[in-house]
Amino acid sequence: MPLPLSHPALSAADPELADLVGAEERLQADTLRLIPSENYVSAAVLEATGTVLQNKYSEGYAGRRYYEGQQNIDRVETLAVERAKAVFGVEHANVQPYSGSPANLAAYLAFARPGDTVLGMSLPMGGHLTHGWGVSATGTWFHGVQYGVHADTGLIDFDQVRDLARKERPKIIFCGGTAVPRTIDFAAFGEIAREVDAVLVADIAHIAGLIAGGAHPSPVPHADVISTTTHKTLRGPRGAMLMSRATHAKALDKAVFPGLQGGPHNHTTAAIAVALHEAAAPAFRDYAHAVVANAKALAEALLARGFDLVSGGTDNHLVLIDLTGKDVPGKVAAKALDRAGIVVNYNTVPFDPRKPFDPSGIRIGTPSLTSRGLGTDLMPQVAEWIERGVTAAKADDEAALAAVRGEVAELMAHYPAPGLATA
Ligand code: DSN
Repeated sequence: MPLPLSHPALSAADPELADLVGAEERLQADTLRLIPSENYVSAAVLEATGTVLQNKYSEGYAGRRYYEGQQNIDRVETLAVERAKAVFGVEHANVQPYSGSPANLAAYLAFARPGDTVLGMSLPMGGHLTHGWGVSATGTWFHGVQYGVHADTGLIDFDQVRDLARKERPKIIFCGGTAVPRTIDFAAFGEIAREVDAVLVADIAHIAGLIAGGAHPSPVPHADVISTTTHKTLRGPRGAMLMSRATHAKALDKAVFPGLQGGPHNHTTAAIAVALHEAAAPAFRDYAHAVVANAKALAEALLARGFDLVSGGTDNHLVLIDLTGKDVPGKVAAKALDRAGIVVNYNTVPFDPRKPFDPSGIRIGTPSLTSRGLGTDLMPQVAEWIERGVTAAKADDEAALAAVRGEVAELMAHYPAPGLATA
């Protein structure tokens, strides 16, 4: 792939920065990117993020702004909102949250008061910081109560969720997370939330693209609020959305603006609209199902090589590997794999005896490699590279890591990445 891409104005004005962008383009082209929350956006999404829409302030909502000159911006935001409603089958969408954490915080502002109880999945079990975890503002300003998974199956412990909900009577229940390899039973969460009169927020950040493409069940109609980032499996820009029934529209909109944010990032809104347009196309259904097929094939290949997978496999885009049995800490493995051109993140596993900054696992996923067109036939090869990388990490074998890096780059050269393809 002839990289870097041409950025003439940037190169002329700030060559140092342009060089860094070029180096990142090269890195993203040459490596096998397996972080499950990352992806490659299309050239169209990338272009939308770099438009003059970013020059405009637009506090408020379409037709109700505090600044003039919104003739085009209102239409951009309305397009994004209408597309979100159509893709996810919801009555209301707010496309302004800056990212996932502010989106979740808006749900707190809309439906709870400081000190109220919220119930979410604990971070080391696969949840997210903003689901009431202690070090987050959400676990500091609110009373965070946390559920987890069964030790033997790695599946969500719904008896625990129900018991905690009945005992603690949370104002909000969060479902969804960052390291959940299995299908989320939104109906089961909805039933519990209704029983205790809690607002159910489904945080679908990781699986939004799978839901849009019909490869994971939808939280509609079980969740009161749906929160998502737009840059993971949905393959949009870095941003977020909140969706809900019409009854919650006013509370959510008020919480986002003026509750938490000022002007929306209009260039991001435009790119979200583009991504949703792409997600509505038939090809995106194929993409979403291919992501899952690849993850399942990769999980099978890893199991065949003796890797221990949390929950024994995957239903979605994500595989969580417990490296305890391989006698290699997650961080050591992740850093070695990085040197081998395979980009993953180290991650806690449920009931991890190690610390979050030095945990037992690595988290991998297939959204990015599927965007580049790799199919299930190549997943045994990916598993082999991971095994060689982990073995080399243990043996401190830099030559073996360099060999894998060369093989990875050679293969990836045949699979140009969206947004980076220059031909
Ligand atoms: N940082 C995201 C992830 O990697 O899953 C969650 O916020």
